[in-house]
Amino acid sequence: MKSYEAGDGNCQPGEKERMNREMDVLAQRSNTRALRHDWKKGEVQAIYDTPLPELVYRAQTVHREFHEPDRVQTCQLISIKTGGCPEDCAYCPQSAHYDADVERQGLLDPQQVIGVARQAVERGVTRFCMGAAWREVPQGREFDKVLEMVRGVSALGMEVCCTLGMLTEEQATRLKEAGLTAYNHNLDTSPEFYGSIITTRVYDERLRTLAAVRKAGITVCCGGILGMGEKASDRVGLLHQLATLEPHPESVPINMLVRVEGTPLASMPALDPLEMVRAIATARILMPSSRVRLAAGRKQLSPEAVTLCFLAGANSIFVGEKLLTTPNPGPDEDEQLLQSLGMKPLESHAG
Ligand code: SAM
Ligand code: DTB
Ligand code: SF4
Repeated sequence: MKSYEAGDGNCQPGEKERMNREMDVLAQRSNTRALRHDWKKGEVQAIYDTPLPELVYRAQTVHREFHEPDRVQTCQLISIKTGGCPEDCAYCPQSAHYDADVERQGLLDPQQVIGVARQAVERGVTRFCMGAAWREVPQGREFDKVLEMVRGVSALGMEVCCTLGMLTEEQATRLKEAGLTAYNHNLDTSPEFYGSIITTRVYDERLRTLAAVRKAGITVCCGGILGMGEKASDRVGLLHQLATLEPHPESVPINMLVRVEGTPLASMPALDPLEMVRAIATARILMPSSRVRLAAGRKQLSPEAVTLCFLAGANSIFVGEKLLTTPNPGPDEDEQLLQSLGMKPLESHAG
């Protein structure tokens, strides 16, 4: 790949080094031979169990080969349809099976949603994710409204993500045509532990939705939740499932359970934050080119624990006061943290 020499174009001092680094990063990303999809569960377990200093060192080494270590992508969520979901996901305040203090809200007006995205873009946010408490995407007027939202957000130059539940191939194609760049659908946990958390749909249905998303040429955002009472071997099982998807999900959200009153998991003991660090580092090593997102749960993590997550290879966060229905650190807190670490938000490269 060509390097930029001193005197090339109108480069500012330091700019050519930055461009060369970015080109190296891109060259690495395109080196798909370096990516493995045949990880064995024992290998994943061995990585997960590596002494922490060595694990973080290995994750950092991989991270620097594929990504800018001082950059973090900011992504904003909005709940476009809230509560009353027919699924029984034990962690979720939006399930109609439980009695969490969440106000039900029908599908929002597309122009209102696009307005929120516009404000986010003005604050430098590069990815916008619209979530709906649906088991599956409905047909008809509601789907048309979602398509209108996707078109409007896409026109702002952002990466556009949706998480709407199960999806058919035809719906995925229509979302792609409207400008959707990513679809979030989580495996949540290991296949073995899954049945203790959700009974209304099976693991294979999730895998089928992910396949429909891939087939339509939309990038995949797929991860899970830690701290639901699973064993470390279940966290390893989830990471093994994700790392053996081919291609790897481009985005891997690692959520720490937000314990919400009224849900069956409300009194789950708090997860050791170092388990988040281990899971993130393992995800980084297994899926080097993916964005690993430190997703829900940042409110419960100290700035030092969040810093360790970044050192372990997390390079994306949700920003804004709210996730879908639960609180998230505010913009001032996040800005202060990133500034104190000398980290910067990733600039937009939607498309
Ligand atoms: N209904 C759609 C679905 O489940 O695919 C989309 C919205 S759903 C709220 C998106 C994801 O949020 C879930 O897959 C789950 O991983 C995450 N989530 C929901 N409640 C959570 C909680 N209390 N703590 C952490 N993550 C949570
Ligand atoms: C993901 O993995 N985490 C986000 C996003 N994808 C949609 C959602 C977190 C939701 C946390 C609980 C809530 O705010 O309702
Ligand atoms: Fe419904 Fe999604 Fe919540 Fe499950 S996680 S109850 S599918 S909104």
